[in-house]
Amino acid sequence: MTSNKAIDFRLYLITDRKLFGSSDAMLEAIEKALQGCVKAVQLREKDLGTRELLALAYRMRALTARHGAKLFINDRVDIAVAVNADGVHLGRASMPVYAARKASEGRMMIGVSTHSLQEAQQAESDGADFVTMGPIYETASKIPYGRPIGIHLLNEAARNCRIPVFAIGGIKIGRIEEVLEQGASGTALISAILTAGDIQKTTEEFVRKLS
Ligand code: TZP
Repeated sequence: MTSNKAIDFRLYLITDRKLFGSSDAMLEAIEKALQGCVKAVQLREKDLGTRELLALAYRMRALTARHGAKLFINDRVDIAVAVNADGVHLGRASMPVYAARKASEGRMMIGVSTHSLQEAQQAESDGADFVTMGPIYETASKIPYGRPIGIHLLNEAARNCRIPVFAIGGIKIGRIEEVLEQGASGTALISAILTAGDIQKTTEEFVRKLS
């Protein structure tokens, strides 16, 4: 069962409420990014319990819907189904693609986090709609993932996968050209937008550079 849903966005914003004093402050920041025309947001709050995550996911669903943007939920297919998200984003410890596809009755887009060419090809053959690949550059946001894998691996993955490959990890506005040159379909990021002084304007710049 595949979704056949075209990935029609090139900027994929990921949440991290630890950058803010509260969930409300994060939602305000996400709203500014939505005003700057980001069209896909992933709710990624791994430390939240089911009920807190569900409550936040409902709020994110309402917010993204108001701005015509897609909502992805990290890992939790049950939460994604409950809030009628557009997609789910799976990692190494998540349920496999086929099970997520079945649980969502084929209605959801499925993204998969990958860190090597082999993982990206595996995700593609498992039926993922797109992958993120990284960390490409040094990033403060994800120290546990260790050393950056570099742009050569991104190039290799983009050349050898038919599904879109999004560069992730240390993406800044000045690096867009380089990752697009390697064949990336888009970029996934946290800090370059969520820690920007002017979130709406920064998002607009990313959208322009990626168009
Ligand atoms: N996966 C690989 S790197 C990363 C994730 C979620 C963090 C990206 O954060 P930033 O701030 O855009 O480098």
